[in-house]
Amino acid sequence: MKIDILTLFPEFFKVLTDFSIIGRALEKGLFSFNTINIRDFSKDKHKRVDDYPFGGGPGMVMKPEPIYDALMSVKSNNSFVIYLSPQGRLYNQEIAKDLANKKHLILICGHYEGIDNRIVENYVDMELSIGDYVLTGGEIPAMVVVDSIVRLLPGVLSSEESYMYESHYNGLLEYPQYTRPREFKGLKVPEVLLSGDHEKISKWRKYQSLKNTYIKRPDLLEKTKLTEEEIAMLEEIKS
Ligand code: 4FD
Repeated sequence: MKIDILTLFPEFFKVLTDFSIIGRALEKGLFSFNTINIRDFSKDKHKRVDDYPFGGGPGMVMKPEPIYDALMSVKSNNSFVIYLSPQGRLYNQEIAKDLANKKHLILICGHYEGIDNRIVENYVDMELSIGDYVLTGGEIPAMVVVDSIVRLLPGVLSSEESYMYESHYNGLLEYPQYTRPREFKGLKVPEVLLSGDHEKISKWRKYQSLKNTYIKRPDLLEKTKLTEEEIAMLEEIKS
């Protein structure tokens, strides 16, 4: 996979590429990553990339030409163009899985009050939002999207880490985890986890997973297909 980022702040992405598991994956050559500075494509003598909005009103809008030229410098037939904005489709794991199959992703990071809508309407394949809040730029959302996609690429996570993700608790929240010491400030680890009885542990974890989901994110239960056993457990939790 190839990922290109169109941004006014290429340096921002060092946080992503110079640290973390993503940096390691890059070193291993598991994907390629490139930033394009939109300002380099400004033909203006002052290198301006924004202008006043037609119709008046506050703020500035990013001009279409530099973004278009930056886009055309990297775009090919198999490119998929994403624009990060608060108005986009709400990002989730399902979209991440889908995007992980693409050959070439181009992410456009906007600033000010956003970019000229002619770019959004005619050159963007998917407008994405990472949540219902406004940030000063699309860079952090772009990093969120890149991180979530890259960890799904083959070889990025260890087989153990991938197994966790592929586990049958899919669609539910994780069960609680504990590590040593067995007792911390008088607080004990649940006895069942020390029992060595793998069947009992497995059942306990499934129960906790369901309970966690029921209490913290009941909306997820509506979207998940439960087994007979899970339905019975859920009834017990509710009562
Ligand atoms: N929720 C998000 C994306 C970008 C952003 C921007 C219009 C502001 C939040 C277009 C207005 C881009 C998000 C930049 N804030 N800020 O994903």
